[in-house]
Amino acid sequence: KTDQEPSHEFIFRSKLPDISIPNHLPLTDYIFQKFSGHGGGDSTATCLIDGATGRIFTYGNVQISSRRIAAGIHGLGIRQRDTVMLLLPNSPEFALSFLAVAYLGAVSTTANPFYTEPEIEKQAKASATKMIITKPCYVDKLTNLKNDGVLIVCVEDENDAVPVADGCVSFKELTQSDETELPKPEISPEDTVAMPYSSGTTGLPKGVMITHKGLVTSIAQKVDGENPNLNFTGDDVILCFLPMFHIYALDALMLSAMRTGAAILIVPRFELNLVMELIQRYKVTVVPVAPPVVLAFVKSPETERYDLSSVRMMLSGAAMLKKELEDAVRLKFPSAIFGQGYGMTESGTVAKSLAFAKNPFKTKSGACGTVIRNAEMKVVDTITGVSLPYNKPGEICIRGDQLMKGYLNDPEATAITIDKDGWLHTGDIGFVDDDDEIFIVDRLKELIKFKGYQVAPAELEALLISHPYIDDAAVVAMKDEIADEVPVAYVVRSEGSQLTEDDVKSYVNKQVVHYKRIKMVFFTEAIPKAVSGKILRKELRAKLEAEYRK
Ligand code: 4UU
Repeated sequence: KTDQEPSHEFIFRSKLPDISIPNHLPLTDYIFQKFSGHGGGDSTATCLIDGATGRIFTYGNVQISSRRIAAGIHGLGIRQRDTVMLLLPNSPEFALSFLAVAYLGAVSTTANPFYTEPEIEKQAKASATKMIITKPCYVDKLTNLKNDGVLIVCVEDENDAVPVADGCVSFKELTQSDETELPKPEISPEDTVAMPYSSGTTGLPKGVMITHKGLVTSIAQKVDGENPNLNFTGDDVILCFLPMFHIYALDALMLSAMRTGAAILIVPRFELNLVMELIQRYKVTVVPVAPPVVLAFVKSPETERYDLSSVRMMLSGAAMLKKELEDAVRLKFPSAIFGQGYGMTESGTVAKSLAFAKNPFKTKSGACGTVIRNAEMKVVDTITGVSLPYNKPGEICIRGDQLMKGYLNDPEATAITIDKDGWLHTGDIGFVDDDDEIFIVDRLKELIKFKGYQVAPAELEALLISHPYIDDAAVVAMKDEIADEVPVAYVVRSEGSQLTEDDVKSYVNKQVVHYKRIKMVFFTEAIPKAVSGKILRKELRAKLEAEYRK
């Protein structure tokens, strides 16, 4: 849109018209907009169902509880723009804590509760976390942080089987705080509200600064308008086993569902039979999934034992879904609409299947959606940077108000990802077909995805070269039937070292969460590098494929 831009740029848009998006509002005002003025929101409608215990929170409960928690954490000293880490499994408390932090104008940095102690410490320090909200079973990993003055809030177990550890604040007490003590911060649309960590296209995990404006825009692009691209309604029961600390569940599921008044059935982890049981019991209508879950449904002989006919929508995202698998799952859920969403922590949702629209479009198996409305997308040649027309694969770039503000304290990485014209470069290779459907065909960036979870090669490489007998190392993805990709390492041993594959694996693997564990080690003489020092990953991947072709 700028004057310098060549006029022949090929820009792709949604088939849905742009809408007006109230992205001047703070996130919580926007999410609960229907409860203000003449919004017509029913505060007795179910918002959250705890799948583990059956507890129910109405929309009224959720608003009042999260405001009380906000007042409580403010009383403990958390101020606007401070960072609070949510180190929680999927639970109503995750949702309440996230909203509480948002009400205060503070920032939630979300982390996987299964992270190891060093992984948690790295993120907590980098994000200047002042408080961690967690469960008693994870407190052991927080001793150093606690000693450094980080406040620890503990969500007690439902039956109080595990008491709140010494020196920790009880979450239950926070929920009894006085709501009238909640300050009214002036929140700017440009303020950060969520800060998940992502390695993006290169390097180590970085804090992704997602603003109120960004999240409001991303949610509105999906669920607002006369013909919403993603037609969630107040009658829906939406299943949530995808991790809430990750952008997919946070943005496209939890917050989008709240905006529409749907009920969210929260499940701590994916376990197929339990999930099918819950679908039957609660007459679940929407099931957001990732490809490994699709595989589990397709492979299970037990799907027949449950009544899954309430499911009207199943959405897959976070990793490539093979067309054959998509076709197979469509057969298992003949009465449900199946489609994909495609997104990235840094960009929110990039594309969503228009099969999910209120007035749906016909879509094809294997497509990951059509670009979201109120946004622009282009596909650029990876060498020349020139934008490409229909049916030509290149790097997908996206522009719009939904994008992150940038990486925390890392203007260089930000500039690599979002160019001066505002285009975010996804590092994904794809094309747009004649019906405006997007197909992803490859990944240009380093990122490895194990069942949709991020594994940053640079993080594992840093651990590897910290070993006294390792001179150099590189980590690349190996294709895997179940996980899609697994990390494997090329390692240069120091001279005379007898280091074995098991030595290397056990050294790294005890320091990282399970999906980052190195599956194979190949000893080599040298790591191929460009003159700039950059690892030539393409070369290593080719070598791996040549040596490991089935
Ligand atoms: C092929 O995975 C995500 C976000 C997923 C998401 C978000 C909002 C899905 C639906 C939605 O509405 O984020 P990250 O940051 O963990 O990983 C991003 C990368 C992408 O760049 C791409 O390589 O994950 C891969 N990816 C996909 N690949 C995400 N979705 C898809 C997809 N097909 N459908």
